[in-house]
Amino acid sequence: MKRTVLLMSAGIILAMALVAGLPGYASAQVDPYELQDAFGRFPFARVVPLDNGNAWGLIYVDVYGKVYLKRATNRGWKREFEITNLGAKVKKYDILDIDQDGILELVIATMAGRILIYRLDDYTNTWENIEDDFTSIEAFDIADVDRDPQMEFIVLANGTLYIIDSINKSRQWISERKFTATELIVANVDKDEQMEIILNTGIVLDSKFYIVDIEWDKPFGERISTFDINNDGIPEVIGEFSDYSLRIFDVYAQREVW
Ligand SMILES: [Ca+2]
Ligand SMILES: [Ca+2]
Ligand SMILES: [Ca+2]
Ligand SMILES: [Ca+2]
Repeated sequence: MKRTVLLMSAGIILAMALVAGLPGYASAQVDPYELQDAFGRFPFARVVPLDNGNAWGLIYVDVYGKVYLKRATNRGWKREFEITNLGAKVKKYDILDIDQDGILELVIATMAGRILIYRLDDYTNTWENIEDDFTSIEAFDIADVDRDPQMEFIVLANGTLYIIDSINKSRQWISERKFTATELIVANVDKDEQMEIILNTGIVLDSKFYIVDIEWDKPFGERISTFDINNDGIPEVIGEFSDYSLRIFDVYAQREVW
């Protein structure tokens, strides 16, 4: 995920620099910095580079599960692309070069179990998980959890956790037990070298041996992230609740940090 964030940040900065350098930019109605201020805190809104970084756009998802991509132009916003047939709310989406061919993809997971990939150059829908029998996706992330170079989809669908190869779409692992979560992330939060799969409900799984490392009796938060807050070189799980309060949990020490 960090690679994606860096890539997108670079793209945003590049797009902003290019837009700022364009003649006539001063008369433009949209200011990318203002936009970043307004939308930066929302996970379902992302500033994206268009035309190989020569232009930029804003992707956002609405409460009906519609996905909009607007292009910033000197005459204001222009409709660039829309997805209106998902049939359910979006659980999560990400923008990354999933097949490493130099073209960004938009990967969408819906709450009703669909996973779809769209190319962000010509907006074609290149894949959908039509063979899966998921009727619900409760949590979803894209990360490299193993030693092969491609990314994996980590999917909590109908209570079962799946690790799916993002290129050949094979199921690398299916959990035997059921889990509950509304968000999951992948990070290395202890002293073994492999990544952990962290569910926001307080569960940490080892991604190599597929065992539960921690099953805490409290949730980590509604939205989770990681950061090394106590400078021991191992990131802690940072959880945010709907009242914006934070909980910080040290997975390696197996205790809350306060
Ligand atoms: Ca690609
Ligand atoms: Ca991998
Ligand atoms: Ca680890
Ligand atoms: Ca730490």
